[in-house]
Amino acid sequence: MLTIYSDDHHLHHGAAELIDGTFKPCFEMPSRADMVLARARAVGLGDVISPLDFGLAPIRRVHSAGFVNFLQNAWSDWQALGRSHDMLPMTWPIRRLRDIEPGDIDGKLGFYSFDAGAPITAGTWQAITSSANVALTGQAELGKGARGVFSLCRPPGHHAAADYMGGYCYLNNAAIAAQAMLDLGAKRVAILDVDYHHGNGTQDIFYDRADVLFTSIHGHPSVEYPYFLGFADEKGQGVGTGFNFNYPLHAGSDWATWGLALQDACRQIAEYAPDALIVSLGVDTFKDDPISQFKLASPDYLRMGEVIGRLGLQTLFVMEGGYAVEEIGINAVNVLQGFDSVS
Ligand code: SP5
Ligand code: ZN
Repeated sequence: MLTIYSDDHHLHHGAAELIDGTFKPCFEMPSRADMVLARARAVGLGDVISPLDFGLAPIRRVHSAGFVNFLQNAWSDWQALGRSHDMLPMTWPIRRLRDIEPGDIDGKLGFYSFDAGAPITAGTWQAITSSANVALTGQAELGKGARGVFSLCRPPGHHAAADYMGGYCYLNNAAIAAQAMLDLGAKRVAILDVDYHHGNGTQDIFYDRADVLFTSIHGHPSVEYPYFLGFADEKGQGVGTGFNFNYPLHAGSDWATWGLALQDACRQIAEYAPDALIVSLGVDTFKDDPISQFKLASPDYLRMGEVIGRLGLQTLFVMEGGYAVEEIGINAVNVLQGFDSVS
């Protein structure tokens, strides 16, 4: 399988995130992508190529103009105040507060965030636009006829919606690739989000649409981040009703439970008969993940890839989460090798 990768991800390295009531070093770190790349090379997964630059147009198809402008200018606005440490928000517009973008950069930060888990640094804009290009280049390779392509995106994207960031995510790489597929002629695209956390951003972007089916298997939002989306009764809205499927599972779920949810999600995907599939590939479902509560073991990721491969669809894998850095490469590449083994 072809891998798309850019070294630009090293330009984004947040110092700290707000977790368990204190600032801790970001679990989302550059070595994650380095480990995945090293494993892909070690097992001879396939060629590794650099992304093309698609510019901002395909990003603007998914994200609001205000949000993209904010991300692009955030660091210079911050520097203009004499600040050189990472940007993090400290106030959020929740219920009954005004929906007006503030002029002040601290106000803008809160306005365009939903948590304090996505620091902006000097290199973040370059890293996130490169990450989107990694997804878009994978999409283009699929368009040329590839059966499966791996977009080794970092930073991840599935918590980012049209107009907010959070959970280590800024631009929604999977959604940007899905929209590009549709813009280039696909009629229906399915997304399967296997990251431990609900893909709230992706769901939100496509919630009222029938041309993208969104399915997600994740920790139950009553007890797990992102808490405020990802329940089973979220079925879509308007013409999108019936095109959203959530599989919230309880802490401690292992392959026996998780695999059943995958089977059901795959049944929905097959019934939808999409032109292509995008897998939001998070491997934070791993038993030793430091911030997650599922119990998948490394060989389970081979099974996961096989089940996905048996759908027989052209498939773009987009890297999302996974914080057990030592095993992230083995687990992510196992999915890809499982997929290839049935192709
Ligand atoms: C892309 C992705 O996987 N983002 C995940 C962001 C999760 N942020 C909140 C994590 C909360 C973890 N709480 C458990 C802490 C255990 N000490
Ligand atoms: Zn995750």
